[in-house]
Amino acid sequence: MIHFPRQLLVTSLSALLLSFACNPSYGQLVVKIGISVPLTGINAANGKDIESGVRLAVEEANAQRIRLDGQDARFELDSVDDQSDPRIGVQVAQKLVDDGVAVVVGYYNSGVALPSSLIFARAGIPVIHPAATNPAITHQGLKTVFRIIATDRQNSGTAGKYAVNVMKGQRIAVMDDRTAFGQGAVDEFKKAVTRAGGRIAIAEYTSDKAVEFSAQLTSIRAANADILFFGGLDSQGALITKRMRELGMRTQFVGSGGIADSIFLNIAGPAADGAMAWEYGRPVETLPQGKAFMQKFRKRFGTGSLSYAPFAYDAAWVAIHALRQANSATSADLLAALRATQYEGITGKIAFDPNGDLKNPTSTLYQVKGGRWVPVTTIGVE
Ligand code: ABU
Repeated sequence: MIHFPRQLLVTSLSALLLSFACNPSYGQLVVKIGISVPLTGINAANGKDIESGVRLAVEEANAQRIRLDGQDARFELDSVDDQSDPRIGVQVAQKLVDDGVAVVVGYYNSGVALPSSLIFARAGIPVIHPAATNPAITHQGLKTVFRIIATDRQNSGTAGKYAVNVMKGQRIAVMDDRTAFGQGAVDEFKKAVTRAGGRIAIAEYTSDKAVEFSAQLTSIRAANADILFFGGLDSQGALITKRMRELGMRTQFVGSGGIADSIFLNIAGPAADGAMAWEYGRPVETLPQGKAFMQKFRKRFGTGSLSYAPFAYDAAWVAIHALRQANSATSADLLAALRATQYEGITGKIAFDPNGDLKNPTSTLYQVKGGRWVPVTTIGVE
């Protein structure tokens, strides 16, 4: 029998216990949640808004001390800056795969989401979309893509039908920013206008980098358009609205989604009054947990949320809920649990159709009245 000196045994045991106590991952299962959004450039505020929504959910989940597969789970954010650029998006998607993320919450830009989704599909990693709305994202035959927000077939399709049937548009103009989102939204709007028996009087386009729109707006004014549907994002929508006012146009501006926020109001100033935008989902403040979410978001980050933080928060909780249901952090188990999701989020009920889209999406039309975006109507979309 071997005898260890008592002092050596005590010292070794103490060192071992100390090392367990100091090692934060001992006895813990670290689950990485990837996020890919623009954190720099013109869309950085929207990217950070999405990141903050996920961060809030992760902090709450860690405070709940969730156990998975017999271990304490610790959720970690792994956030990358895709700069709203499809090529950079693909590179940072590969980094998230290499980092071993279990799931990704993203993107802001449909044009970045589309090519990146193939990287995650190859690795079998689920992506839950809180903001990118081009219909093709969930129609590529990939089994790893989920979206908790209406698509542009639904949102801009509803806008087109409404422009003809309710707004009685006679001379409808469209303009897009030539991105997967903007062009896709205008395509869906045009199809819905035609289906409703309306006609597009004039179609213009710009680029997502443009800051000057006089040439297109002069043509739209000459066409005597009563409605202008814009497929593009908040800051450009605001500049267009401002220029329309300067040109003395009486055409009704209607945005295609991601427009009804404080960025639009700050840039457009007084010219914002009367502007309209179709947004995804119901007004969050009217939903049972909406007000509480907005309060805790402001308390945590010192600012109100933009369009997508509530969806990002729900997307992260849908992932955590599915991990719990699966009692596992492997992507394969998580995918199966995600398909069976039945979750009551702050943005509403979340369950997925076979493509990974929401089963019961809605859209809301907003209008600026007295310097604030006010909901006009909410419609269940097909
Ligand atoms: N859904 C509006 C955000 C932009 C995009 O889908 O590309």
